[in-house]
Amino acid sequence: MRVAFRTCPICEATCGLEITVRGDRVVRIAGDPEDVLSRGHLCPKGPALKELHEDPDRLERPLVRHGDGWKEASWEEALVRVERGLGPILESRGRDAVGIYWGNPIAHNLSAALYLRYVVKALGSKNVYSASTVDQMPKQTACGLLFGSATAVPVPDLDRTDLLMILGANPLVSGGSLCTAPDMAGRLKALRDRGGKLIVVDPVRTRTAKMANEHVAVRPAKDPYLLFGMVHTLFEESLVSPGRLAEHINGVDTLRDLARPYSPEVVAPACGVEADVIRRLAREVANAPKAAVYGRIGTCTVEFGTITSWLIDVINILTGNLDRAGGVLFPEAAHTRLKTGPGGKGFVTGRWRSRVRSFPEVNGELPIATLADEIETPGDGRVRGLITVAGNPVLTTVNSHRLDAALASLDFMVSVDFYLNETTRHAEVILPPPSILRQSHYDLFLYPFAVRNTANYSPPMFQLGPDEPDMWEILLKLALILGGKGAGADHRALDDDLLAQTVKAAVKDRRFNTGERNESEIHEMLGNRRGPERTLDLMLRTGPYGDAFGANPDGLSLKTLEDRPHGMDLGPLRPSVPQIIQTPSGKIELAPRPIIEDLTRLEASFPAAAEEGILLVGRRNLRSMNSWLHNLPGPAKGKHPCTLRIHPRDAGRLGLEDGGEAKVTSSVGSVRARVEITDDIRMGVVSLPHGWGHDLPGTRCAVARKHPGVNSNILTDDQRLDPLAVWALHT
Ligand SMILES: Nc1nc2c(c(=O)[nH]1)N[C@H]1C(S)=C(S)[C@@H](COP(=O)(O)OP(=O)(O)OC[C@H]3O[C@@H](n4cnc5c(=O)[nH]c(N)nc54)[C@H](O)[C@@H]3O)O[C@H]1N2
Ligand SMILES: Nc1nc2c(c(=O)[nH]1)N[C@H]1C(S)=C(S)[C@@H](COP(=O)(O)OP(=O)(O)OC[C@H]3O[C@@H](n4cnc5c(=O)[nH]c(N)nc54)[C@H](O)[C@@H]3O)O[C@H]1N2
Ligand code: SF4
Ligand SMILES: [Mo]
Repeated sequence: MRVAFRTCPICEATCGLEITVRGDRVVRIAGDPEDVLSRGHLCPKGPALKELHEDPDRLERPLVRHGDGWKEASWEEALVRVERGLGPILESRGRDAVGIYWGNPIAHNLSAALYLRYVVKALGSKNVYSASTVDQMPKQTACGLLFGSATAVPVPDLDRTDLLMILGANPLVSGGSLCTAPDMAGRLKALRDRGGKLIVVDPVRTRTAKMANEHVAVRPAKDPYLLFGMVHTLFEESLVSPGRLAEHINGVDTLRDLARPYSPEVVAPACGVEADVIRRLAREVANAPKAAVYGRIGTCTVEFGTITSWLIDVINILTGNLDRAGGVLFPEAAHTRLKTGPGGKGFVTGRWRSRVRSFPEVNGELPIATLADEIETPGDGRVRGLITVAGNPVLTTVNSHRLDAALASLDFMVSVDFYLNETTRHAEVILPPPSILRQSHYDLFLYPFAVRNTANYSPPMFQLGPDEPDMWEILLKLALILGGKGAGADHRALDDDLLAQTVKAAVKDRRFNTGERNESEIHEMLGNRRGPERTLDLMLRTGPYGDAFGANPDGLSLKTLEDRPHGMDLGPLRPSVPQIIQTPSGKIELAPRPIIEDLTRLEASFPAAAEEGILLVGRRNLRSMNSWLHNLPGPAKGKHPCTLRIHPRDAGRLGLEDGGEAKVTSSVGSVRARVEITDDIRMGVVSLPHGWGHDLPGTRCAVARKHPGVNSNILTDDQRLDPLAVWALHT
């Protein structure tokens, strides 16, 4: 028996796990009480990693299509098949004819976080898609416009704030997002215990809302009116007080003008929140010694997602809560680059546009909502081949019935995934990464959002099987194929080349603290590590806490983390303005031009306040993660979470009974869902979780098939997008 310590790779909370192992079997998974960030906290999904590791449906060898079915293949055979499938499309139709989509689990996988970029680069296609455009892209766009960088995203300083206002997030269930803070319930209880206030703005009385001091049941998608009403009040009542930020911001006067029409009395009927409540909320945020306003999915996946996300930080800035302890701050993760501001290139979108609907690229991506257009519409650059990595867009993205049909029409598709699911069933080849416990782990994408600066590395718990490639090796193999080097080319040599390029660039880049070492010294000091470990070591050593290859002898390297299986606490979040600011002016741009232009759309949609029938919102469930973990017997137990929640008065009016069935129809589709009547939801709103609908033919997920649920994304409309962040609408 031995015990291994590992960070849970499922949600953004990054809990430490204590995993007891006998031989190659997992005996037990518990919370690691010594983990520096999670202190033993755990949710039901952590222990389910044992079932994931043992799931008989989890693929361990590549599958290639064989007639109407599948056959297991050697890695060599499978990769040759990929080359024969993608090569001719690229050759005859050009790079844009092959697209790529990656999903959320990429954000929880070290290999993918470091190596997927090489696949994208080798592909060289405009058709780059990910789950980001049905997730956080509006927030990143707003931050890009405000701070000049889409990765400068402030997080609420939960543990030190006096007032936390949460809009459109349910962290007690989701575990928190763009805010890595394991044990949300404990942290929010601590806020209340120290006399702080928790306000939750959500059309649904969620678990988080139930533990709040105040729940504001806003009308879905109308948060920008509520927030503008607050901004208006801040100006009207002279509550604008940015403090030390004052010298680092542009656009306060423009903002005052923009907010002028949105008095609380004007916006109240639009957002469904009374004017005096809006005024009081503004005063409370302004007057709290330290306050943090935080918004997530419910403020992103909406028609005005970018404007809403912008307004949230506008309030943090105007009240002097940005970049101060107890407000919202920018984390400084150990592997990130040194800050060189104020000033930089700024945030640019639209460097290319989608072929069919002319959407601008944002952050190097096009909106997943338009992939079906690109597959269906004839012409030069039409997508005929697709690579998917760790995602299930057939269940998770908008108008998914249409996408499902579009994927079926492709000439060739390859998926990197360990399940034969609703999406990968369209592939010709499925390349399974090793079991998560056979991979190493470090949360490259999540520590930049952690409420304390934290670093934790987990080595693989089990060895790879003979001839079993690691996730990074699979990705490099794909990069070689896409780059025309062939399935048999040496990916380890490519890894060495890529590292050499990175080192070469690093010694010339002042964002890397290389301690004046030259390239060959650095190579020597990186020793005989390979793959993601070698790159991670380089990033840690040249980062803000790094050993700078000896210049800072007490500093961090991967070795430091290897010696600390419970992770390293690097302290509370610290102020970083102005160094973090990357706008060309070197100032925070409170009133960026693209936002001002888009406000005419908000204005135009204003009288539509009383327009709608019933609005659909999403929700999450503690035992599930988007479309997956549904094939594990443990999480599958109990009452099925895929129900349509509806207010008793709406149910009565529509003749619906609890436990009965409702037909839900939207502009694009229709589903039949089990009804759950509850007064926890606002009248005129229904909620249905996403990620379900496991009854499609041709999958190999026996447990999920037994409790399929319905796919809420059959209802979401791919024609209604936030034009700034090209985010697709879910509510
Ligand atoms: N209606 C509605 N739709 C939504 C949302 C909503 O709130 N409402 N939320 C959206 C959000 S925020 C997101 S992030 C998306 C998620 O959308 P996706 O990312 O497309 O879906 P997931 O279910 O997260 O992806 C799971 C797939 O990844 C595979 N996988 C898991 N781990 C690994 C790994 O380590 N390596 C590899 N190669 N594969 C792995 C699993 O086997 C599974 O097939 O859904 C979006 N869809
Ligand atoms: N257990 C579990 N945890 C997860 C996931 C999961 O699927 N299951 N998914 C992970 C992923 S990929 C992500 S991105 C995060 C998301 O994390 P969260 O953002 O916390 O996601 P949700 O729990 O869906 O909470 C969104 C809330 O927004 C509300 N809402 C909907 N529309 C509006 C609106 O217009 N205005 C306002 N103010 N509120 C609105 C909904 O009622 C809901 O309560 O969770 C992550 N964690
Ligand atoms: S909250 Fe659950 S799923 Fe998220 S990291 Fe912790 S144990 Fe894993
Ligand atoms: Mo997400």
